[in-house]
Amino acid sequence: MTRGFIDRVKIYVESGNGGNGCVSFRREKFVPRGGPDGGNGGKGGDIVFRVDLGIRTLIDLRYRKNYKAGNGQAGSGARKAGKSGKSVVIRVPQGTLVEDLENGEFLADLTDEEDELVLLEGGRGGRGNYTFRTSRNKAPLRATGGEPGTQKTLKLTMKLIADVGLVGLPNAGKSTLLNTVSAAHPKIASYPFTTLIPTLGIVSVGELASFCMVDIPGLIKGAHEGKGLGIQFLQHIERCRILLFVIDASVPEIEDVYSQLIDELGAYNANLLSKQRIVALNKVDLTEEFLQDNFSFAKEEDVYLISAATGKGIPELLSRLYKVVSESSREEDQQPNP
Ligand SMILES: Nc1nc2c(ncn2[C@@H]2O[C@H](COP(=O)(O)OP(=O)(O)OP(=O)(O)O)[C@@H](O)[C@H]2O)c(=O)[nH]1
Ligand SMILES: [Mg+2]
Repeated sequence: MTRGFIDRVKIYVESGNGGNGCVSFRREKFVPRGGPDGGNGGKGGDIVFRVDLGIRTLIDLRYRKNYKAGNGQAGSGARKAGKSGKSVVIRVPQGTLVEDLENGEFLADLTDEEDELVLLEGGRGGRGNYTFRTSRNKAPLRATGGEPGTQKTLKLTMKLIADVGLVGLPNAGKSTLLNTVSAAHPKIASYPFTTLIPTLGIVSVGELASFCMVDIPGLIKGAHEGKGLGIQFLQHIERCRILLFVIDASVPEIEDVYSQLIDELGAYNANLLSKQRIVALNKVDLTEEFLQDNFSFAKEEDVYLISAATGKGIPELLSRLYKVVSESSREEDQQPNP
């Protein structure tokens, strides 16, 4: 992948071992046999994940793949507990999923701005002999060892969080649209695969309202078999509420394009097809007369005629997008918490 945008990595993490408990007896002047005073071992350090809004990709984790938290120190005399091991905090972008690479177990989805999770606890410290004293055994020689830490190899996947995801063939005008409607400036050019990495933009609607739109590289027929840039970026539209299909209306095969896009999405993940779709037929400035009813899909979909270049039709499209986004977030808010 290019330009520092990394959305998948594997890392190895290990929490710290607990320190051993200590066997020790008090030594004081004039007290020949002091009581037990061996302290507990310290706890091993944890492996913690924390969302950091200043981080956009998983690239830092590509350069550092092994994380080991500190071990707890052993206890010592005078009932002194060992120091806890230092925890390791791994900072990740919002939208990071954590899985156990070995068994595929899902461990976490860090989507909230302030998400923090102790993924692996450090081992507990052992008990010093002081804790084993009883009325019958005043001089226990017993202490326990610290618990070992745990290890895991993890797969991290970052999926961007956006309301609207742009889907279309290369050159359809997706990036031009994002440029027109937001402050984001993805590269635009007349050759295919200009966009190589996803770009997020905030679209303002009126003074107070806004939603988030993500531009991803163009899809081509056979993308699910690895053609073009393949489907490696489709994970970034999995969380979107709406998919906005951007189709170049100046080419004759609009319906074929539409069904190719549907096929590629479905081959990647059928759930994408259950998302609400809106179709933007772009570049209408290049076509003289345009009859949207000519398309069979126009009856079942929301279709908008736009020109990302001149701005024609954009306000109508944006207010429709905003309406759907706000309706679906209201529905979500009304769902009872599990
Ligand atoms: N005439 C006209 N040209 C447009 C319009 N929208 C985009 N273009 C042109 O179409 C070409 C491709 O635009 P991009 O926005 O880079 O297309 P894209 O869909 O992001 O392409 P990829 O990043 O390759 O997937 C550029 O030359 C744009 O200037 C439009 O509404 N009218
Ligand atoms: Mg583009």
